[in-house]
Parts: sequence; structure tokens; C-alpha cells
Amino acid sequence: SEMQSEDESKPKLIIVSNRLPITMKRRNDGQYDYTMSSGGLVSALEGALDPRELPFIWVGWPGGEVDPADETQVSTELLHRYGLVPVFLSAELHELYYNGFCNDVLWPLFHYVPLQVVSQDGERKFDYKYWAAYTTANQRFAEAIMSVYRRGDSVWVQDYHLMLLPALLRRKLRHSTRIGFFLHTPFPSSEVYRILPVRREILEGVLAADLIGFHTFDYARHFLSVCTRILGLESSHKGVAFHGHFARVGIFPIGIDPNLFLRTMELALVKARIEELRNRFRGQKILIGVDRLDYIKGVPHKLLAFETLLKKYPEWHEKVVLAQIAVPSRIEVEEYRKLIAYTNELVGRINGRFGSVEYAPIMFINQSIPFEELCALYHVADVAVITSIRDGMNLVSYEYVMCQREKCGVLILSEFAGSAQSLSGAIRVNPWNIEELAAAMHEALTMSDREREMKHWKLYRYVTTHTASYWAQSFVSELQQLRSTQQQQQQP
Ligand code: GDG
Repeated sequence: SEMQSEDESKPKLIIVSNRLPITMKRRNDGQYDYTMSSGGLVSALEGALDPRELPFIWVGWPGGEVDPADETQVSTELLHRYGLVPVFLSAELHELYYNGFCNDVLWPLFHYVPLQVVSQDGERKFDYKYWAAYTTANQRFAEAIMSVYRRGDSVWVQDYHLMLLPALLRRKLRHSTRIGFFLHTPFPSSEVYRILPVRREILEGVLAADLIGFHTFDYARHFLSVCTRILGLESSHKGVAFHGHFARVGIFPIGIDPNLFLRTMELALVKARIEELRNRFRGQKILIGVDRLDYIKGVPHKLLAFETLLKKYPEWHEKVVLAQIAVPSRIEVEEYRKLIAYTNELVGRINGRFGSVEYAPIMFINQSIPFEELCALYHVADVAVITSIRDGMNLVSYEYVMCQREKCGVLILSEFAGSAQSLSGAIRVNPWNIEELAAAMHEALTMSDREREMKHWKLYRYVTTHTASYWAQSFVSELQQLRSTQQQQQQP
């Protein structure tokens, strides 16, 4: 699917995210091959925006280092073929900005995992070279945006990688330019946020936006109270007044594209795969987990609870399996490598203790599986188990629901995932309470048909109405409707 390329004649929306939705490979002959990803944001935007009304282009990092001699060629090809504008970062800058500041400072803190002062190899965790790289990277993004910006365009900045960007852009752009910012992670309570050594700079960076969006009411509330406590600003539930500018704060819960899942479930390939899996697991119940292997996902909590289930309810022995997809991510960051080692150890211990020649209770899959296979697994699973210790939203909870339909499987969902705020049809659990989590697994496995149906339709109704394109559409239309920042000074 190709995005809109630049249309000089009418105002456009400039989407900015750390990563462009594309994978590029340099061939031996020096040419590049590109593969567009069909990821969530792309389809959300394509579903929500009418290119005749509001064309959009996308600015972001292309996913790898590009030889400076090739930059012009790559830029031209990406812009003309896909409407993408690459931000080139050297490998070293990217390492410090992305692995360092984004994923070893902001990510843990926003998920309530406080910063360690030093890492295992004796390096300071909050290092000013990380911060300098974050600032430089954000400046590079601002320059790339300026190279395609035309009068009348609006900008929508995505996520924690780019929190300085609204302020950097505001310095260069007219006051009437609308700038939006959306945070995909939680925004923590002020008691945690205040740990951040550059807490003021980050806040001031975001506050230059006209519209600041969060997934849930709590994240928005935390943000407003942080602005009051740390910057001493006046705020109302509508937003924050800052330097004669009003930054509006809104709640925009993200969703998925339900039709993508419905369509995929109809594919002959998927139906055949479902039959195969049914035969393979005849007489057994299946629990499914799908997580990036990230410490926020609470995978160890899930494994320990599953172990407790097998211990406390011996009737499930050989009758239940846990299929856990856990794709390693961010392995350049030490915490993530420790997590891989620990989860491997747990899986080994549990399979060793409860397994036999015929039976392994846990299938632990450490590679990304194709989308069709994922849908087939979601469908055959009797229960999905989501145990995040913090999670901005969690799309897996929605995806499972869309692949169940008349099967009416049960969703066990951590109360610490943003999606728990809206999915009242789930069994909501505290993942730190391993006994309670094991009991929820047993409850889910033994639930009556009637209760499963009732719960499922509640979930189904929510997921089919609060879609990804609804999310994008609400954010963009609210951004477009905001009057110029000048006029907004009048607001409370
Ligand atoms: C961040 C926030 C927020 C996973 N394994 C495979 C696979 N996946 C897909 C899932 C799902 C996606 O990855 C994961 O999305 P989540 O929302 O669950 O989590 P994060 O990656 O942490 O996303 C999160 C989100 O941003 C959006 O705002 O909800 O809270 O942390 O779509 O299906 N897909 C395939 N194979 C796999 O092995 N094909």
C-alpha cells in the first residue's frame, strides 16, 4: 500500500515517528530494496484520512545507517515512491539516542521501573551523552520536517522518542501551525516522573504542542499534575497554559483494525492451519501469550503463575499447554539480555519438572511468527493471558478478541495495561499476585459457556467500535479544529 506523496497544492499532515514503516536493504549492485510494513499506525492512518482532504507524508528513521554518498538517492526514492522522508542518523548517534536515552532511561521510567544509578558494567545509567544524543537526534528530525514543510501543514509527532520536537519546531514555524503529540506509553505519576534529571526540559518540549494525547484518563491526569508540580503551571482538565500558549490535553485510546483480523480468519490457509492445530492439541486446552520480550510485559509472572497452576491443580497435568510467543527485542540493552536468560531458565525448570516424553507444558517461541500463523493461534487458544506490569495500551488483548468470535475464549488481563480500563469483559488481575493469577487461569479454563459468551460480546463490542482509524480520526480532527495558538491564549 503506497502512501500519499507530496502534493504541493494543498496543506498536508506530516506524521513523525522514530521509525519509518519500511525496511530497506542495500543490494550488491548498490541499489536499495524497500519493503513497506503494514503495521498498525500505517493502516490506522490510511483508514482514517482521506487523501483528497488531507494528504500525509511520514518523517522518520529508515531503520539503519545509510552511506552518506547514498543519502540523496534514498531520500528521493522514499519520497517519490512511498511519501516517506528519511532522517539519517549515524550508528553511534542512533545507539546513544535510541538504546541509551529512549530505551534505557525514558522507557523504564515511564513504566515505573526506576533508573539504576549505575549499570552492571559500571556505566552511569543517566549519562549526559545519552541526553546530548537525544537532543541532537530530535534536532535532526526537526530539520527533516522543515525540508518538507509548507505553509498550512500540520505536524503529528509520535511517542517518547521525540518529546523535544514540538518545542524545536515551534521555534521555526509560524504560531498558527498546528502541532500534535501522542504518547504511546503510560505517563507516570509525578512521584516517579520527578526522578528524571531532565524532567523540565522534556515537559517544556512537549508543551509547545497544541494537542497532547494519551491513551487513558490516568495518563492525562498524571501529565497535568506533573505540569503543576514540576513547572508550577496552572492546568485544568482541558490542558495547560504555558508561555502564552495553551496546550490542550486529550484522551485518545488506540485500537486495532478489526476487519484485518476478520478477513485473515477467512483465508483458506488460516482455516487449514486452525484444523491442523486443533488436531495437534486434541484433548488439551491452550493458553496463549504474545509479547515482545520486554520486562514491562510480566512474562516471568505469567510463567510462575502457570507453574503454580500445574502444582495446585494437578488435574491440568498433560491437559493444558501455554503457547508463549516472546520475540526478543532491544537486545543491545542489558536489561533485555538479562530477561532472556531468566525466562529461558524458568521455562526450562517448569518443562523439566512437569513435562514428559509426550508432553511439554510450555511452548516458548523466541521468533516472530507470520501474521496468519498468529491469527490461527489466537483462534485455537482457549484463554489469552496478558500480565503486563505496565503497558500503555496493549493491542494483543484486542487482537485475541477479534480472532475468537463464536468461540468466545476468555481474556485474562493485567489491571496495569491501559486496555484494562475499557475491557470490562476480561478477568482483570494483579500480575504480582501469582496465586491469584493461577486461580484466574483455572477459572478461565473452567468457565461456563454462558459466562464466556457474555464476556466475549462485551469485549467484541468495545474492540469493534474503538478502532485504530477511529483513534487517528479523532486525534487529527481535534487537532485541525483547534484555533490558532494566538486565539487560544484566551482560554483558561
Ligand atoms: C507500544 C506500547 C501500545 C508480537 N509478536 C508477534 C507479533 N506481534 C505484534 C502483536 C501486536 C504488536 O506486536 C505488539 O503491540 P502491543 O500493543 O501489545 O505492545 P508494544 O509493542 O509494546 O507497543 C503498547 C502500543 O505501543 C500502541 O500504542 O498498545 O502499550 O507498549 O500487534 O500482534 N506479530 C507477528 N508475529 C509475532 O511473533 N506477526
